[in-house]
Amino acid sequence: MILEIVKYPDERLKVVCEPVEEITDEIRQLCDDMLETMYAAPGVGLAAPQIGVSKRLLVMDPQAAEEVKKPRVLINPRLELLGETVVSEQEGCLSVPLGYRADVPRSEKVRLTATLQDGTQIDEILEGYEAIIVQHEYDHLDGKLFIDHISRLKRNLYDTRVKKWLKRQSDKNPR
Ligand code: GNR
Ligand code: NI
Repeated sequence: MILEIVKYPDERLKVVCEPVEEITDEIRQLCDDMLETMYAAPGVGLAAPQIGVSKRLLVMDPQAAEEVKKPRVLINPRLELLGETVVSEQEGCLSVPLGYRADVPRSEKVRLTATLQDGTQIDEILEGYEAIIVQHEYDHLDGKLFIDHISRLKRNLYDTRVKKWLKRQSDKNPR
């Protein structure tokens, strides 16, 4: 089932999520629905708060746009930031309206530990695009968005655009 994606400035995107205590059938279904929602969007990652669930759960696939997919479901992930700081060029987010994009500083490498859908534990080093995506998704679990990493000036300009857009929406659909 494709789920609705929560958009900034929704307060649900600012919540620090709670760990998943037990991998129930409900959690497994949620993971499947998140993957389906991510591919449909289309996007290369999706975190639970983006569908209104405040749990430490994310899905990602750096090959989402390719023929051979590489879906990952990560439960209670932990990141250790490694390597140099690099610029993630023109990062975007399914929860950040108006197709806004900006350059974001990220670590080039991370050590990822997490539980998979089947309960197994992983501990691996990610680099390149995968490292960028997992940092972006992990931020969502702590109530952060990529726009929290840009300059005050850029952020203020963006917030002004969003406010105008929201006002235009509400003028069109008065209730
Ligand atoms: O689809 C997405 N593309 C993307 C591009 C660069 C860096 C991060 C991302 S993640 C984003 C999907 C999303 O919003 N996940 O939370
Ligand atoms: Ni995002």
